[in-house]
Amino acid sequence: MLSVLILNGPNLNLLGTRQPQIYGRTTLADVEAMCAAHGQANGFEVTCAQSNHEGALVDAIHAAKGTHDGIVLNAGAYTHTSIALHDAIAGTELPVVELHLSNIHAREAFRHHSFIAPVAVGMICGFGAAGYTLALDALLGHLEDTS
Ligand code: CA2
Repeated sequence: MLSVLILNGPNLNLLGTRQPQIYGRTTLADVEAMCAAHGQANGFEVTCAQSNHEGALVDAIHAAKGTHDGIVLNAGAYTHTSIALHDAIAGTELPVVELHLSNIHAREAFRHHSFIAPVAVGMICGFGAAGYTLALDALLGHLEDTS
């Protein structure tokens, strides 16, 4: 059975509690339950993790190699700053789908650049919490195409 890691970065533990006009009212627990249900319905395994710490996210990406077949990654603000996450993804060679709740290209200029994008299979942004299941489907499609 294929196995996917859903990895969320800094401040995403606050989801659903503040700034609902940008990030919606769905909590991180709701997102994780939705992803688990999507995996069950479609015959793949889902594991979820979240950290506010860059190094812990790097460790999670390393640990995913050999444990999971791919990653859906919302790196939060580290998307725009982290060469370490870029290098971790490049180093593991695991397929990563980059995910953002908001449309980062319709927001402040500092959110337009992503260090993840060049090492991701693709990016989904702007569809709120629904983006997580879109990203899972995209990753599963990619894994089927490349297996
Ligand atoms: O749109 C996204 O998913 C982001 O990755 C979210 C990050 C932001 O820095 C990126 O530019 C785009 C911020 C996550 C903060 O999440 C919060 C959720 C609720 C309340 C406060 C923060």
